[in-house]
Amino acid sequence: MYAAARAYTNIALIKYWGKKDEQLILPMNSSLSLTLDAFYTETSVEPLQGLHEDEVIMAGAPLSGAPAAKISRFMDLVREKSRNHMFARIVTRNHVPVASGFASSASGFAALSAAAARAYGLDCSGTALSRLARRGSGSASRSIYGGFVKWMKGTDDASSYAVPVDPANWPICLLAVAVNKQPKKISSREGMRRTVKTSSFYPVWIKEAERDLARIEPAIREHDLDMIGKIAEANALKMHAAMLAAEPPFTYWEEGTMTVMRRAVHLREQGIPCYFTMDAGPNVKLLCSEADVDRILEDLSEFFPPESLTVARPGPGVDYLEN
Ligand code: 2P0
Repeated sequence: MYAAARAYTNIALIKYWGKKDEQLILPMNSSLSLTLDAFYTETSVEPLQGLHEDEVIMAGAPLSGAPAAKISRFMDLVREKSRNHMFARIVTRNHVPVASGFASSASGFAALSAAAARAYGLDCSGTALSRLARRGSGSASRSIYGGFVKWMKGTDDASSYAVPVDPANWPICLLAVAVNKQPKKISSREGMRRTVKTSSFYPVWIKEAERDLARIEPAIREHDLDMIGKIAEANALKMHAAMLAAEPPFTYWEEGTMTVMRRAVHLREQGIPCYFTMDAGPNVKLLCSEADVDRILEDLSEFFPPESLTVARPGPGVDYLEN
């Protein structure tokens, strides 16, 4: 059966960094994110007789090489679970502007999981989709739901999935600043592996991440932007500190990263609440209030071209599309 779904990307406020099980993608720590409305992926899956391998069309062109192989490996899992061994035609389109500085793996695997689960007759409940999406990419487990979402690390395949925490229906914004759009030299998989194996700060990271998570949940319930921002910013810095303590050490930061961090501090000194967070790349995302977006954009436009600044708001969970 043909099925299509749309899923939105998410930004982690309490980061996922490190795997306990690389095969099952079980994380070392629980994480928490905000799903965003500005960036999404739409994917259809259609199992077809007569195909000798999966056919993947991305942005209108056939996909090959490692990215296609990653999708096919994921589809092997769907086939194994459904005991339906048919290959599929998969058509996918990312609405994640390159200039946004966001990766598309979270929205991509969330949309693929939902479409594939329906097409192959698997359980389409939120928990089942989150577990399935996790196997494609850890952060995709959180894109099944809208608003603030927590991925509970769990102890095995059955217990590691995301749950919705709060719909985020208040005027919170996420301003993405693309510092450098080039692909990164160290993938997040490799970066996580190296940090877990060699960073003397890693045990501290794990402890701090769990503590930050416990502190951010009440702040979310109270819509306390300042507290959310402070905890998220400090959490991102601790994750990046663990990378700096790895052997050999590494960082994703660039000069532009520091520029945005300094602007956030400067804006706060002017009385504008604005907090930064960075993932496995040089780009920075600023958490702020809707009321301050224009003033922050004006400040940043002195340093960055307008096309590298994107404003996002809380987004919805995964949704099925009618053909
Ligand atoms: C996150 N990141 O929580 C963290 C913060 C990057 C920094 O999840 O190996 O693409 O596919 O599970 O989900 C990026 O890693 O990694 C990520 P895999 P994923 O959003």
